[in-house]
Amino acid sequence: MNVKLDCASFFNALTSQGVGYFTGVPDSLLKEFCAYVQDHAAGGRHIIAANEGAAVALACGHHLATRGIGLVYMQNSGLGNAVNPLTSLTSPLVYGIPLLLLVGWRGEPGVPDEPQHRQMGEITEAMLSTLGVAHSILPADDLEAAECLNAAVRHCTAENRPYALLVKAGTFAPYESRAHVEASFSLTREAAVCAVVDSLTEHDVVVSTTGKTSRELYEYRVSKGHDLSRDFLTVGSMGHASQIALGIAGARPEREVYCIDGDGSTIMHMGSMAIVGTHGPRNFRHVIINNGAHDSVGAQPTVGFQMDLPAVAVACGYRYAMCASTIDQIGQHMRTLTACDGPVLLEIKARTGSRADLGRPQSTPEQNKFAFMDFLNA
Ligand SMILES: Cc1ncc(C[n+]2csc(CCOP(=O)(O)OP(=O)(O)O)c2C)c(N)n1
Repeated sequence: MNVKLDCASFFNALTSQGVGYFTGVPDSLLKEFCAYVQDHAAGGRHIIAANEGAAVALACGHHLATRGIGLVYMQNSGLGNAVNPLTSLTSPLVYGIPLLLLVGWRGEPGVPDEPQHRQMGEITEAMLSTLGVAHSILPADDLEAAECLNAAVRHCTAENRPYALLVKAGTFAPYESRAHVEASFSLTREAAVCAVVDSLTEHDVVVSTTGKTSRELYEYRVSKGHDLSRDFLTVGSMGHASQIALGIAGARPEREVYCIDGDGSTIMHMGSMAIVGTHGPRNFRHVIINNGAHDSVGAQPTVGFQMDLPAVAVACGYRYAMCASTIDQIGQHMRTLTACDGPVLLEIKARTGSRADLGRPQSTPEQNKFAFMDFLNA
């Protein structure tokens, strides 16, 4: 694709058509536009939501208060989180709320992508149709995009229902953000992952979260010549790693189970912490690497640095929770963590960024699953 959509002209087209409220969960295909919104949306007019369903609800609240149309941006995997409010809140069969969805189309048929995007990529258009959400593909040409937007806004307003603009890979022109997450911590996520792994035994089980955490874990295992089958790399299903780990820990009391999570992932389904706190067995150990950002898709800020995760964990019923921001502290706290009964939490404060040459797992998710199950049963 040669023509690229200028973020400023699309943003201006939105605001001039009355779409002045922005919310969503970032996506790598939308990262240029997300960065532009982060820099240019008026105060209080942009919220990076906990999850995509919450973003739909935020735009709904904005409409109730102002009659205005909000824009909800998301990766198409986030449609999974948004189905409930799209069918039971914004649907014309219920309240009939107009809003615009801007959906990054990962796994578009014919475009090579990761396994976790294939099914959703194939069904995205059909799924929107099933949800009664009319949609079109956002053109990369500025004028065509403005016309497409105009038709979308007219549709939303006339029909009192959502409309989706699908965004193909490479649609937006590069945009360099002015706002970077402040690097208050020097530790990288990769160094944190390595330090956690160094504190584990060869019998311990790891469930790692979506994004670069799992890729860094995989590469470290390969570099150390470790058995790769002790890790379950959760390539999709953002925010659910802790519950996968909880399911394993409950069924395998003889194994120490570690969940290596991210702040964005934890916040996406934070209610799961209350379930861990209440039902988490003694062999459940939660490590959250908090870099204050959705680093894997462009480092858009989360509220990770504005909250006290260990306090949340203790309030949810975890037996013990602590925080580290250096390799030495990780080593010390991991010794404590392994010595006491779970559920326990270690938050690791880190900075954003990753190696430019970071690879991806060479095995398929299915191969990972079988090897992991064999390891658990060995
Ligand atoms: C439901 C859903 N929404 C959005 C995404 C896109 N996505 C993949 S990784 C990621 C960021 C994860 O952030 P965090 O857990 O803080 O880990 P970090 O990347 O910062 O290490 C996002 C938003 C996704 N995979 N699934």
